[in-house]
Amino acid sequence: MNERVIVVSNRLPMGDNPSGGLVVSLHDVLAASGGCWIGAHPDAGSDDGRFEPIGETPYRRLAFRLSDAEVKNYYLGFSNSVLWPLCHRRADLVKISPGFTDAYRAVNRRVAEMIKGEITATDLIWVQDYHFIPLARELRRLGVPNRIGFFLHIPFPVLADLSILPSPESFAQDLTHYNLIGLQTRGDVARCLEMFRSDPRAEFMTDGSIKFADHVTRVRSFPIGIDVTSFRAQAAQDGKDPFGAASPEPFAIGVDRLDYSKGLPNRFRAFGRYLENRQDGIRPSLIQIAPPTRQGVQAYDDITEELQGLTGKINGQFAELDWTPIRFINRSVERSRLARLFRRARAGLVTSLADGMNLVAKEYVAAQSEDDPGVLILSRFAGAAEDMTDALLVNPYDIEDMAGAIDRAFRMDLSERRERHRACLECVINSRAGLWAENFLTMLRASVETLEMPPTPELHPQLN
Ligand code: GDG
Repeated sequence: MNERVIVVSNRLPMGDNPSGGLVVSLHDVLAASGGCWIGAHPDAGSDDGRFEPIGETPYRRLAFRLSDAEVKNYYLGFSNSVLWPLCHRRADLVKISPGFTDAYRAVNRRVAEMIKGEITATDLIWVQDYHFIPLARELRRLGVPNRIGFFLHIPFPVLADLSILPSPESFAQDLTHYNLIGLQTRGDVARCLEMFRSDPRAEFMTDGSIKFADHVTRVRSFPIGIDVTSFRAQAAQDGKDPFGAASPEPFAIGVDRLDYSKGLPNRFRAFGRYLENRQDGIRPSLIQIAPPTRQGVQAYDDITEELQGLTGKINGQFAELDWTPIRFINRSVERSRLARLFRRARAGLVTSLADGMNLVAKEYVAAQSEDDPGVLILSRFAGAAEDMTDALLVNPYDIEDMAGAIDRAFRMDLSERRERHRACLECVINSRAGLWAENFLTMLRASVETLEMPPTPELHPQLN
């Protein structure tokens, strides 16, 4: 059987040197299966109903183009002004517009039609993330019988919030057209099952799978991870100081897309409070790297301004002629430099108000030297906190709690730092990138579109 893996995501990854967890995980799978990656790319030609091959890599990349109206209504609109805030428990930021809903459905329908012309009967289709929730339903409508899996990278929404959607009943229905629904954490699985339990159209089978009309679907958690070996190697590159001459010491680091879900304003406030309370006379900095994202969506413009204001206020209060407490870098930094910065930082700050997993938490831990590791301060609302319980877990709504954790991290003795780091690193290794993809695809292969369930496949211990 010539089984290929077809990955579909909103954005087509480019470059031969994959960096993000998702891209790393899928790079090898696609190269080995001779499959392809389908996604939007601005270089794709005009919409003639066919994908355009882009780039030269061990696997094919097939691009479709989004029109300006689709970027506005499907991408910035329904995906990032409805689904993103909804899943991140920011119902107050949801913007409803009929144009958004129509464009979301229309893009999913169009891409489904293009995929139908591309696949063969034995292909496994793996759809990534919230931009494409209705894709399987559209593919089924076109008569595509293949196994189709879905992975949601962001938190599964709470049941009550789903009523905010323009047609809440379609959300569950769309998902049931997938043979397998993959989520980041056990908490996400619990919320997804709660949604199905509350839906009279869903029936739970004895093996835990869900029957919905003619479909059977399964829901499992597959915590995503990073390529630990390569990130550790980048972090430990000798002789390359990420700062050059002016090296601040000691410092804490935060690295996030500039997104309201990452809890940056409270992180800055907590750092200010820590500076206010500190007794020991040290002059630590917070280096915050936050490349802009989704510009043009009001909530993102607002938070950028808020952070600029907080940086000015805190630096104005505490800075000295030769010390800048907060270095707010509102642009991207090259990945290997980031890895070396993580290794030098005494504390890594992840303070998300909601987060599917958070790969930065895993990268920070992977980058540390085992002899003299820094301390991860981790929000209990990040998916990563479900397993990394030896980080300093904090409540990102509680400024005092976070300020206390920063103080504790800077003063923690070596043996405690080592002990915590060893346990966190074990979690990072147990959920490394390759295992995530392998486990998902093993489970997807074993799924069938009938009520006769196959035997449970053997998975890596991570999923026991
Ligand atoms: C979504 C979910 C889930 C950031 N700034 C720079 C840079 N980055 C890299 C980080 C990390 C990645 O971007 C961010 O990943 P996260 O997981 O932290 O967050 P999201 O982008 O929101 O990702 C999340 C993830 O999907 C995977 O499933 O974990 O919960 O929200 O790799 O290092 N990289 C470089 N320069 C930067 O300035 N090179």
